[in-house]
Formats: sequence, C-alpha cells, structure tokens
Amino acid sequence: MITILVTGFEPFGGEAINPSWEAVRRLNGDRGDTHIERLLVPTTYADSIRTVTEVIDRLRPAAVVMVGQAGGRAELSIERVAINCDDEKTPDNAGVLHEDAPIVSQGPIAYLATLPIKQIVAGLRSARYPAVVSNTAGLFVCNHLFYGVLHHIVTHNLETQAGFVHVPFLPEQVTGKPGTPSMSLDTIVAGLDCIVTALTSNARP
Ligand code: PCA
Repeated sequence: MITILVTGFEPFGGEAINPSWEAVRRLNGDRGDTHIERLLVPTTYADSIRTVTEVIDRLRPAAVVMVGQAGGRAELSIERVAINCDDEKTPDNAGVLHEDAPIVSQGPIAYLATLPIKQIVAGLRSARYPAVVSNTAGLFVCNHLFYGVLHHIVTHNLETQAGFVHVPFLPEQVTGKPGTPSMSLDTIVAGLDCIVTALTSNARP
C-alpha cells in the first residue's frame, strides 16, 4: 500500500471558495493499493507548513502534491521551484503580512520540485488538459508551504517526492472580473486525477 498526500488551501483574499480544496476534496480516495490522503491547509504563514509536515511524518507518503489557487492563470501550472522568500502585500488569513522575509533563515535560496514536472505536463497535455511548467509559485503562502515542505523532506532525509500545482479560478469566481480566465471544477479534478494516477504508476516498483 502506498500513500499519496494531496493538499488544498482554504479560501483567501475575499473569495468564498478555493478551487484547490474544492478539487482535492472531490478526488477519488483509495484506488487499488494506493491510498489518497486529502488534507485542507490553512492559508496562513504560521500553520500551513506544520499542518502538512505533521501528516507527512505520520503517513510517510510516497509523494505529496500540494495544490493552490492562482487567480488569473489559464492553465494547470506545475511549479518548478520554491524560493526562500515571503513577499506579498496582501495579509494571510490570520492578518499577518510578510514582506521580504526569509522562510528559513540560513536556508538554501531555493528548492526544485522533486516530482517529474515535465512528464506530468506531457501527460496532462496528451490527455487534453491545458498545462504548463511554471517558474514561479509566487511569494505568498503557496510558495511558503512548497519551500517549507521541501526543506522538511531534505532535512529529515525523507524519500517523499513533492511538488506544487497552481489551478485557475472557477467560472463562478470570475463573473465580476471581466477578461479573467477560469477552468471548470470537473476539468481541474480530472487534471489532478491524471497527475495522481501518473504518480501512482511511477511509485509502484
Ligand atoms: N493560493 C495562494 C495561497 C493559497 C492559495 O490557494 C498562493 O498562491 O500563494
């Protein structure tokens, strides 16, 4: 039995929903000898990393796929890199503002995703889901979590592979935002399902 941990975020920035969690909570759970563990993560600097690393330490998943909303993007963005910096003018859900702040003082400048990002994008595209490799996960709570989880995995010598997927707004989130791209929930769920299925077959010996 292998475990894949898939995480989504709470709504933030005045939105009523977060498509990342809406999609993650709809993912199929157990399939064959793979257990899919779904986890809701608070959109806060203080609690996001600990929420995920506690579950990683308990379940020792083969892979963790973190998912977040990137309003304004049109495709599923498979993130390449997490950098050691918080810098965002919007406060998190606890009202905390981080500007030009390292995530781990003395930590490495950046970590690369350890999921096979090119293979994931190719798989999504051949299944006809719009997908790109992205070279920035932003400098808000998503990048913060991505960096913190990779740092935890490296410093604890864990074998868990980790990566981050940013998803677009849902159509109902853009009704008051003319010109802003969106993606249906069914498409996001199917895209994440495609990623998890690819990882499941990768992880099996
Ligand atoms: N997106 C934000 C934080 C939570 C989320 O879903 C981000 O891109 O940092």
